Amino acid sequence: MGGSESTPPPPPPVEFDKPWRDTPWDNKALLEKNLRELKLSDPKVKYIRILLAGEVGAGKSSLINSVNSVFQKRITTEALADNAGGRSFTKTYDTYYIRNGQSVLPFVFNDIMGLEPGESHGADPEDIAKALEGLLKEGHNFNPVASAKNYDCKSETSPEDLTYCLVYVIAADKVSMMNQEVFRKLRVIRQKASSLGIPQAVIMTMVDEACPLVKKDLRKIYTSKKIKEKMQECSNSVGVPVSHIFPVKNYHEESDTQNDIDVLILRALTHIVQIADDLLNRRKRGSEKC
Ligand SMILES: Nc1nc2c(ncn2[C@@H]2O[C@H](COP(=O)(O)OP(=O)(O)OP(=O)(O)O)[C@@H](O)[C@H]2O)c(=O)[nH]1
Ligand SMILES: [Mg+2]
Repeated sequence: MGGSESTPPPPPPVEFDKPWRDTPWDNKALLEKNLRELKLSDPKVKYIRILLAGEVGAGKSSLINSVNSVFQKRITTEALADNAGGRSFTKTYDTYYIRNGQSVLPFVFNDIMGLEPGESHGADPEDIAKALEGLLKEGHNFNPVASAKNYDCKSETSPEDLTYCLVYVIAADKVSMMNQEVFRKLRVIRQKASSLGIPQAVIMTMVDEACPLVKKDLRKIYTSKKIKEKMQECSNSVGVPVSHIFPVKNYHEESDTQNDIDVLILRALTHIVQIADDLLNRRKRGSEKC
Protein backbone atom coordinates (compact mmCIF):
# COMPACT_ATOMS: atom_id res chain seq x y z
CA MET A 1 0.00 0.00 0.00
CA GLY A 2 2.95 2.38 -0.56
CA GLY A 3 1.15 5.63 -1.45
CA SER A 4 4.28 7.35 -2.72
CA GLU A 5 5.05 4.50 -5.13
CA SER A 6 1.56 4.24 -6.63
CA THR A 7 1.13 5.64 -10.13
CA PRO A 8 -0.87 8.90 -10.32
CA PRO A 9 -4.52 8.49 -11.27
CA PRO A 10 -5.22 8.88 -14.99
CA PRO A 11 -6.45 12.34 -16.00
CA PRO A 12 -10.25 12.60 -16.19
CA PRO A 13 -11.58 11.73 -19.64
CA VAL A 14 -12.02 14.72 -21.95
CA GLU A 15 -14.73 13.05 -23.99
CA PHE A 16 -18.19 11.61 -23.38
CA ASP A 17 -18.77 8.09 -24.73
CA LYS A 18 -21.60 9.31 -26.94
CA PRO A 19 -22.57 12.74 -28.32
CA TRP A 20 -25.21 14.36 -26.10
CA ARG A 21 -26.90 16.08 -29.06
CA ASP A 22 -27.61 14.53 -32.46
CA THR A 23 -26.12 16.26 -35.48
CA PRO A 24 -27.12 15.31 -39.03
CA TRP A 25 -23.53 15.37 -40.36
CA ASP A 26 -24.54 13.50 -43.52
CA ASN A 27 -27.75 15.39 -44.16
CA LYS A 28 -26.57 18.83 -45.07
CA ALA A 29 -28.60 18.93 -48.27
CA LEU A 30 -31.89 18.56 -46.38
CA LEU A 31 -31.01 21.20 -43.78
CA GLU A 32 -30.09 23.58 -46.58
CA LYS A 33 -33.16 22.79 -48.68
CA ASN A 34 -35.51 23.38 -45.74
CA LEU A 35 -34.03 26.83 -45.18
CA ARG A 36 -33.98 27.72 -48.88
CA GLU A 37 -37.65 26.77 -49.18
CA LEU A 38 -38.72 28.24 -45.84
CA LYS A 39 -42.19 29.83 -45.81
CA LEU A 40 -42.80 32.29 -42.98
CA SER A 41 -45.96 31.84 -40.92
CA ASP A 42 -47.15 35.27 -42.06
CA PRO A 43 -46.96 35.44 -45.87
CA LYS A 44 -47.38 39.24 -45.75
CA VAL A 45 -43.99 39.60 -44.05
CA LYS A 46 -41.00 39.45 -46.41
CA TYR A 47 -38.36 38.50 -43.87
CA ILE A 48 -37.61 38.07 -40.18
CA ARG A 49 -34.78 40.03 -38.66
CA ILE A 50 -32.14 38.42 -36.46
CA LEU A 51 -30.05 40.81 -34.38
CA LEU A 52 -26.54 39.81 -33.34
CA ALA A 53 -25.08 41.27 -30.15
CA GLY A 54 -21.88 40.46 -28.32
CA GLU A 55 -18.46 41.51 -27.21
CA VAL A 56 -15.94 43.07 -29.58
CA GLY A 57 -14.26 40.40 -31.68
CA ALA A 58 -16.72 37.63 -30.67
CA GLY A 59 -17.25 36.71 -34.32
CA LYS A 60 -20.53 38.47 -35.23
CA SER A 61 -19.43 39.66 -38.67
CA SER A 62 -17.69 36.33 -39.32
CA LEU A 63 -20.93 34.53 -38.48
CA ILE A 64 -22.86 36.53 -41.10
CA ASN A 65 -20.10 35.84 -43.62
CA SER A 66 -20.14 32.15 -42.70
CA VAL A 67 -23.93 31.86 -43.15
CA ASN A 68 -23.64 33.59 -46.51
CA SER A 69 -20.74 31.32 -47.49
CA VAL A 70 -22.82 28.23 -46.72
CA PHE A 71 -25.61 29.37 -49.06
CA GLN A 72 -23.30 30.69 -51.82
CA LYS A 73 -21.11 27.53 -51.53
CA ARG A 74 -17.97 29.66 -51.53
CA ILE A 75 -16.21 31.83 -48.96
CA THR A 76 -17.71 35.34 -48.87
CA THR A 77 -16.70 38.34 -46.77
CA GLU A 78 -19.43 40.91 -47.26
CA ALA A 79 -19.73 41.79 -43.55
CA LEU A 80 -16.15 42.85 -43.03
CA ALA A 81 -14.51 41.05 -40.14
CA ASP A 82 -11.45 42.23 -38.30
CA ASN A 83 -8.28 40.23 -38.07
CA ALA A 84 -6.40 42.54 -35.76
CA GLY A 85 -8.70 42.59 -32.72
CA GLY A 86 -8.86 45.39 -30.17
CA ARG A 87 -11.60 47.97 -30.67
CA SER A 88 -14.85 47.21 -32.45
CA PHE A 89 -14.41 46.90 -36.16
CA THR A 90 -18.11 47.15 -37.07
CA LYS A 91 -19.37 50.68 -36.50
CA THR A 92 -22.74 50.93 -38.22
CA TYR A 93 -26.14 49.26 -38.16
CA ASP A 94 -26.33 47.27 -41.38
CA THR A 95 -28.73 44.65 -42.69
CA TYR A 96 -27.33 41.63 -44.48
CA TYR A 97 -29.49 39.68 -46.91
CA ILE A 98 -28.63 36.17 -48.04
CA ARG A 99 -29.01 35.64 -51.76
CA ASN A 100 -30.91 32.59 -52.93
CA GLY A 101 -30.67 32.42 -56.72
CA GLN A 102 -32.56 35.44 -58.08
CA SER A 103 -34.23 36.26 -54.72
CA VAL A 104 -33.21 36.52 -51.06
CA LEU A 105 -33.89 34.21 -48.13
CA PRO A 106 -36.72 35.22 -45.75
CA PHE A 107 -34.36 35.97 -42.85
CA VAL A 108 -31.87 38.80 -42.53
CA PHE A 109 -29.13 39.64 -40.06
CA ASN A 110 -28.15 42.85 -38.44
CA ASP A 111 -24.52 43.33 -37.64
CA ILE A 112 -23.86 45.85 -34.93
CA MET A 113 -20.90 47.31 -33.16
CA GLY A 114 -19.42 45.09 -30.46
CA LEU A 115 -19.99 45.68 -26.74
CA GLU A 116 -17.00 46.98 -24.80
CA PRO A 117 -16.49 47.81 -21.15
CA GLY A 118 -16.88 51.50 -20.22
CA GLU A 119 -19.67 54.02 -20.64
CA SER A 120 -18.19 55.66 -23.72
CA HIS A 121 -16.88 52.56 -25.49
CA GLY A 122 -18.50 50.18 -27.92
CA ALA A 123 -22.18 49.94 -28.79
CA ASP A 124 -24.56 51.65 -26.41
CA PRO A 125 -27.20 49.22 -25.05
CA GLU A 126 -29.79 51.98 -25.65
CA ASP A 127 -29.04 51.82 -29.37
CA ILE A 128 -29.46 48.08 -29.36
CA ALA A 129 -32.76 48.49 -27.50
CA LYS A 130 -33.89 50.78 -30.33
CA ALA A 131 -32.75 48.22 -32.89
CA LEU A 132 -34.90 45.59 -31.13
CA GLU A 133 -37.93 47.81 -31.60
CA GLY A 134 -37.05 48.39 -35.26
CA LEU A 135 -36.41 52.10 -34.74
CA LEU A 136 -32.81 52.35 -35.92
CA LYS A 137 -32.25 53.56 -39.44
CA GLU A 138 -30.06 51.60 -41.83
CA GLY A 139 -26.46 52.78 -41.63
CA HIS A 140 -26.93 54.28 -38.13
CA ASN A 141 -23.54 55.10 -36.71
CA PHE A 142 -22.99 53.59 -33.26
CA ASN A 143 -21.09 56.59 -32.02
CA PRO A 144 -20.59 55.84 -28.33
CA VAL A 145 -20.24 59.50 -27.42
CA ALA A 146 -23.74 60.52 -26.37
CA SER A 147 -23.32 64.18 -27.36
CA ALA A 148 -22.36 63.13 -30.90
CA LYS A 149 -25.30 60.76 -31.26
CA ASN A 150 -27.60 61.24 -34.13
CA TYR A 151 -30.96 60.09 -32.80
CA ASP A 152 -32.63 60.28 -36.12
CA CYS A 153 -34.93 57.32 -35.48
CA LYS A 154 -37.78 56.06 -37.59
CA SER A 155 -41.19 57.33 -36.64
CA GLU A 156 -43.01 54.36 -38.13
CA THR A 157 -41.95 50.76 -38.35
CA SER A 158 -42.95 47.96 -40.68
CA PRO A 159 -43.09 44.31 -39.51
CA GLU A 160 -39.78 43.77 -41.35
CA ASP A 161 -38.06 46.41 -39.18
CA LEU A 162 -38.76 44.53 -35.95
CA THR A 163 -36.34 42.03 -34.46
CA TYR A 164 -37.65 38.46 -34.19
CA CYS A 165 -34.68 36.88 -32.43
CA LEU A 166 -31.82 38.32 -30.43
CA VAL A 167 -28.69 36.23 -30.74
CA TYR A 168 -25.77 36.71 -28.38
CA VAL A 169 -22.53 35.82 -30.08
CA ILE A 170 -20.02 34.62 -27.49
CA ALA A 171 -16.48 33.32 -28.11
CA ALA A 172 -16.05 29.93 -26.40
CA ASP A 173 -12.43 30.63 -25.53
CA LYS A 174 -13.24 33.97 -23.87
CA VAL A 175 -16.48 33.30 -22.01
CA SER A 176 -14.73 32.86 -18.65
CA MET A 177 -12.84 36.12 -19.16
CA MET A 178 -15.77 38.27 -20.23
CA ASN A 179 -15.77 41.65 -18.59
CA GLN A 180 -18.42 42.32 -15.90
CA GLU A 181 -19.25 45.62 -17.54
CA VAL A 182 -20.01 43.82 -20.81
CA PHE A 183 -22.29 41.44 -18.88
CA ARG A 184 -24.03 44.44 -17.36
CA LYS A 185 -24.66 45.84 -20.85
CA LEU A 186 -25.88 42.43 -22.01
CA ARG A 187 -28.34 42.34 -19.09
CA VAL A 188 -29.82 45.71 -20.11
CA ILE A 189 -30.31 44.41 -23.66
CA ARG A 190 -31.74 41.14 -22.37
CA GLN A 191 -34.29 42.94 -20.19
CA LYS A 192 -35.42 45.00 -23.15
CA ALA A 193 -35.73 41.92 -25.37
CA SER A 194 -37.70 40.09 -22.67
CA SER A 195 -40.06 43.02 -22.20
CA LEU A 196 -40.77 42.95 -25.96
CA GLY A 197 -41.24 39.16 -25.93
CA ILE A 198 -38.27 38.66 -28.28
CA PRO A 199 -36.74 35.16 -28.02
CA GLN A 200 -33.04 34.88 -27.31
CA ALA A 201 -30.37 32.40 -28.27
CA VAL A 202 -26.59 32.12 -28.09
CA ILE A 203 -24.21 31.23 -30.87
CA MET A 204 -20.96 30.13 -29.31
CA THR A 205 -18.12 30.74 -31.79
CA MET A 206 -14.41 29.83 -31.76
CA VAL A 207 -15.01 26.26 -30.64
CA ASP A 208 -11.76 25.38 -32.40
CA GLU A 209 -9.86 27.78 -30.14
CA ALA A 210 -11.52 26.41 -26.98
CA CYS A 211 -10.94 22.68 -27.52
CA PRO A 212 -8.01 20.98 -29.33
CA LEU A 213 -10.12 17.86 -29.85
CA VAL A 214 -12.71 19.89 -31.77
CA LYS A 215 -10.03 21.81 -33.65
CA LYS A 216 -8.86 18.46 -35.04
CA ASP A 217 -12.31 17.03 -35.65
CA LEU A 218 -15.44 19.21 -35.58
CA ARG A 219 -17.59 16.09 -35.20
CA LYS A 220 -16.36 15.85 -31.59
CA ILE A 221 -18.34 18.99 -30.76
CA TYR A 222 -20.94 17.15 -28.68
CA THR A 223 -18.56 14.61 -27.15
CA SER A 224 -16.09 17.25 -25.95
CA LYS A 225 -16.51 17.89 -22.22
CA LYS A 226 -14.77 21.24 -22.63
CA ILE A 227 -17.39 22.48 -25.11
CA LYS A 228 -20.25 21.38 -22.85
CA GLU A 229 -18.58 23.18 -19.94
CA LYS A 230 -18.27 26.37 -22.04
CA MET A 231 -21.93 26.13 -23.09
CA GLN A 232 -22.93 25.80 -19.43
CA GLU A 233 -20.82 28.88 -18.64
CA CYS A 234 -22.56 30.83 -21.43
CA SER A 235 -25.92 29.74 -20.07
CA ASN A 236 -25.08 30.82 -16.52
CA SER A 237 -23.62 34.13 -17.68
CA VAL A 238 -26.37 35.34 -19.99
CA GLY A 239 -29.32 33.36 -18.62
CA VAL A 240 -30.20 31.53 -21.85
CA PRO A 241 -30.96 27.80 -21.41
CA VAL A 242 -28.41 25.34 -22.86
CA SER A 243 -31.12 24.15 -25.28
CA HIS A 244 -30.88 27.58 -26.98
CA ILE A 245 -27.08 27.61 -27.19
CA PHE A 246 -25.49 26.53 -30.47
CA PRO A 247 -21.75 26.03 -30.81
CA VAL A 248 -20.30 26.73 -34.28
CA LYS A 249 -17.00 27.29 -35.97
CA ASN A 250 -16.97 30.28 -38.30
CA TYR A 251 -15.10 30.35 -41.55
CA HIS A 252 -12.03 32.44 -40.84
CA GLU A 253 -9.02 30.99 -42.63
CA GLU A 254 -10.52 28.42 -45.00
CA SER A 255 -10.57 29.01 -48.75
CA ASP A 256 -13.40 26.56 -49.47
CA THR A 257 -16.56 25.61 -47.63
CA GLN A 258 -16.60 22.33 -45.66
CA ASN A 259 -19.45 19.93 -44.89
CA ASP A 260 -19.05 19.82 -41.10
CA ILE A 261 -18.69 23.59 -40.66
CA ASP A 262 -21.77 24.05 -42.87
CA VAL A 263 -23.84 21.48 -40.98
CA LEU A 264 -23.26 23.11 -37.57
CA ILE A 265 -24.13 26.53 -38.97
CA LEU A 266 -27.25 25.28 -40.78
CA ARG A 267 -28.39 23.41 -37.69
CA ALA A 268 -28.00 26.51 -35.49
CA LEU A 269 -29.75 28.63 -38.09
CA THR A 270 -32.67 26.21 -38.39
CA HIS A 271 -33.37 26.49 -34.64
CA ILE A 272 -32.97 30.26 -34.58
CA VAL A 273 -35.22 30.79 -37.59
CA GLN A 274 -37.85 28.52 -36.01
CA ILE A 275 -37.95 30.48 -32.76
CA ALA A 276 -38.00 33.75 -34.71
CA ASP A 277 -40.90 32.51 -36.85
CA ASP A 278 -42.78 31.46 -33.68
CA LEU A 279 -42.72 35.12 -32.63
CA LEU A 280 -43.92 36.21 -36.07
CA ASN A 281 -46.79 33.75 -35.71
CA ARG A 282 -47.66 35.08 -32.23
CA ARG A 283 -47.61 38.67 -33.50
CA LYS A 284 -49.79 37.70 -36.47
CA ARG A 285 -52.36 36.00 -34.22
CA GLY A 286 -52.22 38.99 -31.86
CA SER A 287 -52.97 41.45 -34.67
CA GLU A 288 -55.82 39.25 -35.98
CA LYS A 289 -57.49 39.41 -32.56
CA CYS A 290 -57.36 43.25 -32.52
N1 LIG B 1 -10.50 30.42 -34.88
C1 LIG B 1 -11.61 31.11 -35.09
N2 LIG B 1 -11.54 32.43 -35.37
C2 LIG B 1 -12.70 33.11 -35.58
C3 LIG B 1 -13.98 32.47 -35.49
N3 LIG B 1 -14.94 33.42 -35.71
C4 LIG B 1 -14.29 34.58 -35.93
N4 LIG B 1 -12.94 34.41 -35.85
C5 LIG B 1 -11.90 35.45 -36.00
O1 LIG B 1 -12.07 36.38 -34.92
C6 LIG B 1 -11.77 37.72 -35.32
C7 LIG B 1 -12.94 38.66 -34.95
O2 LIG B 1 -14.08 38.30 -35.70
P1 LIG B 1 -15.19 39.38 -36.17
O3 LIG B 1 -16.18 38.60 -36.97
O4 LIG B 1 -14.58 40.56 -36.78
O5 LIG B 1 -15.81 39.77 -34.77
P2 LIG B 1 -16.98 40.84 -34.48
O6 LIG B 1 -17.80 40.27 -33.37
O7 LIG B 1 -17.69 41.21 -35.73
O8 LIG B 1 -16.13 42.08 -33.95
P3 LIG B 1 -16.48 43.67 -33.89
O9 LIG B 1 -17.13 44.08 -35.19
O10 LIG B 1 -15.13 44.28 -33.70
O11 LIG B 1 -17.36 43.86 -32.70
C8 LIG B 1 -11.49 37.62 -36.82
O12 LIG B 1 -10.08 37.61 -36.99
C9 LIG B 1 -12.09 36.29 -37.25
O13 LIG B 1 -11.40 35.73 -38.35
C10 LIG B 1 -14.02 31.06 -35.19
O14 LIG B 1 -15.08 30.41 -35.08
N5 LIG B 1 -12.81 30.44 -35.00
MG1 LIG C 1 -18.06 43.03 -36.61
